[in-house]
This record gives sequence, structure tokens and C-alpha cells, in this order.
Amino acid sequence: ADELIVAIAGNPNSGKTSIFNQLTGTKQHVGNWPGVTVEKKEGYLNYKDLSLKIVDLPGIYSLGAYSEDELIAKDFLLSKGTDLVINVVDATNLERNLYLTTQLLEMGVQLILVLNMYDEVSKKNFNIDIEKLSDFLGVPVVRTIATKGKGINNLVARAVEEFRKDMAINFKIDYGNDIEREIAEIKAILDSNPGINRDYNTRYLAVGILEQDEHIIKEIEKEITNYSINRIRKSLESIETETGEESDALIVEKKYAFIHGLVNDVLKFPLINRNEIS
Ligand code: BGO
Repeated sequence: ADELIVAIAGNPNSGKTSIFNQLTGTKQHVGNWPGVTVEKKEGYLNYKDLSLKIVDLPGIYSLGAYSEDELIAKDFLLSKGTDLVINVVDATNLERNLYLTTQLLEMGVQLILVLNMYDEVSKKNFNIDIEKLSDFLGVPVVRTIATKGKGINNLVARAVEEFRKDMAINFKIDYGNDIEREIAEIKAILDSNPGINRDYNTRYLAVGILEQDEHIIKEIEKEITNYSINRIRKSLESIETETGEESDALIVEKKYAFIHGLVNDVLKFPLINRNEIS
């Protein structure tokens, strides 16, 4: 039978471990990520004719290059070994948790969004329009209460369904004219460079360069000519002269603005429906 590689990604304390345990039960294996002492948990789950291998990534707030955990998660996802990402978020804290989600979507991975801790949402007397959220992001959204095992069967069914669709993720944040021009310029340089792996989403890499992600920049510098590197540097400088701001600050600002707008649109007060989860 086919084996599906499923990675669980999410912020610390979003309930990743609880979801992982619900999915894999006792079929778990704990080791280390290669070369580091960070714990790597893997587990298995059978669903219909499929065998799912579940890999629990370290808990992270973003896919930057600032911590070992972020690098582990990013390397694993960029290595293209993953068929699907289960992105667990704390539903009571959407605004903070969706930052990682937007980065995963920009990377272009197949993803299912899990709004965990939904019992807390109900208690806090608000509701989330999951259809709207799903439409905005272009991915399925499910609700869970991991500690009670609620929503887990539905999560598995929807995850497998999503994998079978094999749809291209076409998520884009509009960063505004100045930045979009430079993204296009850098993307064109990367696209025309034979050293850049064809599997990579070059828009994601271009945004990463503008975010001044050291890890992405270092990897790309290995693969492209000095001439191209200089053109990319020029691109970065021209944003900074035109806007008077650092490109990474601009990108982060735009991401937060996008998420803020999105969260405002999908949060509902007061509670109108009962949040029942099958
Ligand atoms: C403690 N609902 C609620 N209410 N809580 C949840 C849910 C949910 O759907 N899912 C998880 N939790 P992890 P990461 C704890 O450990 O899975 C709880 O970091 C406690 N511990 O039980 O560990 C979960 O892997 C003492 O809470 O998350 C855990 O992503 C008092 O959220 C916490 C209260 O879940 C984090 C809670 C000794």
C-alpha cells in the first residue's frame, strides 16, 4: 500500500502533541533529528488502504532562520519529502498562530488547517466562520478538541481527501506595488537560474530573500552566479531607497496586516451557533 508522509506543524502549546497522540496512539517512535539533540517523534496510522507516517515537527512560531527548531522544520518541509502538512493552531489565538500558516502556504505545501482548543473558543463566547477561513486560505479547515479526541476522525478523513485531490496551492499575499515589483524581479532571476531546484516555489524563495532569511540566502548563494547575487542585492537596496524601510520589516508588516484583516473577517461575536463537533 502507499505510504503518505504527513508532517504536523504548529506553534508551541497549540496542542500538536495531543493531536499526534490521538492520531498515532501507541504506534510511536521517538528519536532525534539528524545531527542535533532535538527530539523527533514519528508514528503510524492506517486509514482505508493508506498507511500514514506522521512526523511531529518541533513547535515553532515562524519558518525563519532564528532557531534550531525553525531550521529543522523548514529543512524538512523544503526537502519535499512531505505529502501533506497538518497545521495545528490554537483557535483562541488565531492572529498569532496564522503567521506560521501563511508562511507554510507561501511555501506551497499541501495543508489542512486544524483549529484546536475549540472548547475554549466556545467558552470564550465567540465563533469562527470556518467556511470563510477555508475560502480565504484555499485549504480545508477542521475543528478539534484534541484532549477529548473530538474532531480527530474528521481530521483524518479530510486530510486524506485533500491529499487525493493533489491540488496546487495557489496562496498569495499581495505585498503592494513596490514589493511585488521586487518579488517579480528576484523570482525571474531565480527562475532563469539552472542551479535552483525546479521543485522549489521561487516566489516563496524571493519573499524569503526580501525577509532577509539568512538560511534561504545562504542556500541560494551557493547555487547562483555572482552576477545574479548582485542583481538581487540591487533589488533589496532599491526597495529600501524607495520606501525608506528595510525589506524584511515591510514583508512582516504586510503579513500581519493580511492576517489581521482575515481574522477580523472570520471571527464572530457573540456566539450564535453551538459549536458541536462530530
Ligand atoms: C497541559 N482543548 C483544551 N482545553 N486543551 C487542550 C486541547 C484542546 O483541544 N489540546 C491540547 N490541550 P500540547 P504542543 C496542561 O499540558 O499537546 C492542552 O506544545 C497541563 N499540563 O493538554 O502539549 C494540553 O505539543 C496542566 O495542556 O501542545 C496541554 O503543541 C494544566 O494544551 C496544552 C493545564 O498541548 C498544550 C494544561 C501539566
